Amino acid sequence: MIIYIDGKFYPEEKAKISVFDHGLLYGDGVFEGIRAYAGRVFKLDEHLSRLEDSAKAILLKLPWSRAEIRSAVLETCRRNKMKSGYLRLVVTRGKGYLGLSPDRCKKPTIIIIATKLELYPAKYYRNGLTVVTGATWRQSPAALDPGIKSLNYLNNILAKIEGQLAGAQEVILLNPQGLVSECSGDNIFFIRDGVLITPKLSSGALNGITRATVLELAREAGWIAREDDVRRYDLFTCEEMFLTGTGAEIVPVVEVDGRMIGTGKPGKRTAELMHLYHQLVTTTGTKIPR
Ligand code: PXG
Repeated sequence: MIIYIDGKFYPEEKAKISVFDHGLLYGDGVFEGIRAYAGRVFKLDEHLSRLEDSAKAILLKLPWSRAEIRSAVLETCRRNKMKSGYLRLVVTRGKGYLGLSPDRCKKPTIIIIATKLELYPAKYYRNGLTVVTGATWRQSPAALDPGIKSLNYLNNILAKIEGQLAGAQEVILLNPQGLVSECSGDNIFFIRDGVLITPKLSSGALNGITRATVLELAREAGWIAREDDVRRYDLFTCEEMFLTGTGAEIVPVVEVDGRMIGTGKPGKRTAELMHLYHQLVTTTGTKIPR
């Protein structure tokens, strides 16, 4: 594995950053999880745009242009001979000193890792996931806006652990108003009276790239799809449910807090969307140079 750090490539054992990097010391930084399929990077510019927005929101000035980051990502894929896989793009505040203030961090650190993907086992795509609601709320935008894809994922990790302790594959986070926002690392969708619904971004959900893609695919296919306020009740009583994320793609859910969803098997419309999504990811995207 060859890893990109600040303009240079290193073998994994040599890929190191300072213990004074504020990404490590304070989770001060932003990141993206990106996928490549069949020699193309899926939705690369959407990911780069979200990275820029995350950086702007935390007053981290990226010293590289969009084009420079894009070519670094593609070059990392090329050097790793990657056709299909997972990319982690990380930008930290950079090396500083002990002390919160970012003003002594002179230069952000940029890291690109190209690796294999750790997916949910195939049986979950066939049989569906069991999920539970966590006691950990999605953090309020007044604390740290959940729209920022920051390196501080403790809110999500604490929720994830709760899900694991309960024997579930994912965990639903409610926002401080008690509405459904998203899962620890995936967005939520469900179908009710034939309409595809996902929580509004104002619920505290990340502006997922897979979420946007699924909304677009559904509308192109002539479905009614909308963003709404979502209560747990809506999930308990829906016809079909699934989660979306770059890593998970579209994964069906068949049980929420002990309530069986639909027939207890992945739904037909979920399967349709999985098919459409698979077609899109394997036929579009930015080509990795040879
Ligand atoms: N919500 C959250 C909180 C996420 O972190 C998504 C939704 C889905 O967004 P995209 O753009 O991928 O459709 C994410 C992203 C993991 C892991 O290891 C998952 C994400 C990020 C980092 C790690 O499970 N998901």
